[in-house]
Amino acid sequence: MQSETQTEFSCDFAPLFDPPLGQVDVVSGITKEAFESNYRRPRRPVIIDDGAKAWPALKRWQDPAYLVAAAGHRPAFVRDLDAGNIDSASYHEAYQEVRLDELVERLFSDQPPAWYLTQGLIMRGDGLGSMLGRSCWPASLPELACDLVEPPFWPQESLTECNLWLGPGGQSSGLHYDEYDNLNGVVLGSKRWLLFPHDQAKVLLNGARGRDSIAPGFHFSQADRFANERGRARGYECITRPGQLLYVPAGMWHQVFSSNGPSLAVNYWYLSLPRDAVRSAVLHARRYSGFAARKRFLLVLGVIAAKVMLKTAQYGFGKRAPSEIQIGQPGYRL
Ligand SMILES: O=C(O)CCC(=O)C(=O)O
Repeated sequence: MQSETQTEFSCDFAPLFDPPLGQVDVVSGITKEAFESNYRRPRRPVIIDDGAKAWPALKRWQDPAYLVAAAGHRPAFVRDLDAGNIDSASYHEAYQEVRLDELVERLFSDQPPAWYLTQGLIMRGDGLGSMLGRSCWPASLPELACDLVEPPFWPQESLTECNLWLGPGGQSSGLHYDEYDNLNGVVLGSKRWLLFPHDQAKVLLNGARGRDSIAPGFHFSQADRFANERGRARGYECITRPGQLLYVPAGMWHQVFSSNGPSLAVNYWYLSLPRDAVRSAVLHARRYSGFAARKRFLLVLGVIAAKVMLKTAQYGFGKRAPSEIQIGQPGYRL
């Protein structure tokens, strides 16, 4: 159970719900077997209190000069938080390219821009799961991998992506889900999470159709978004802090609020094949009901197949995408 005073966020969401949102278990020293049987298999979120305590990043990344020296020359694609409206059905995300050194220097300044580096690719896995992942390109921030310690709960071939999230603070993701099991560890700042099992979409969306896996109508500033029907959704609320890892099961809806001040986090996405392939296909298929939509689903399947073939041709099956340099702890074959 979580007991810290929750002062860095302006509100608690739990009481807005009836029944109130539940708390997420907080565990320490959990074994791979206990994680598998108590959380991954039943698809329950959990905070692993000591899950990221050994990451050198916790200390090193406090210093912006370290990040600049390590990977400042790398390009980063940042989301412009002022563009796009999460409430609108035509919600879109606008990105621009900046160098990581400029991004870090400006985000750690007194007047940070509204730029959010989401999914800054530190590492791709080397299995089929990674071929189904979102990014087709090699890691863009491979120098940062040596500051992390890969969590022990999945075999290495299940890793699809390891990503950096770097923002000005105070930013919020829209309510969305991902097709991958997720371990998210905050390095700087803290994050408040609203989590809802996949089947709560019918209550949360109330018939509205989101774009892909993003639900409309969940803008940060919209105070009454959980009024009426939505307030009956069952889910969880929690806060994560540096050193902890939050497990978010694949398909679980989540909305994430970052505390003020520079905000840094890392997430690991996993897809265990063939175990998770069916669930992933069902999640995709649910988005596409109706004849025309089913045709789109088949098209998506075709695109996935093409993507796998392309990556196999590029890198060879079972090979990690090449990066420009080879660094990192043993086991981090970049
Ligand atoms: O921290 C955020 O803004 C979003 C993180 C997220 O959605 C994730 O880890 O899946």
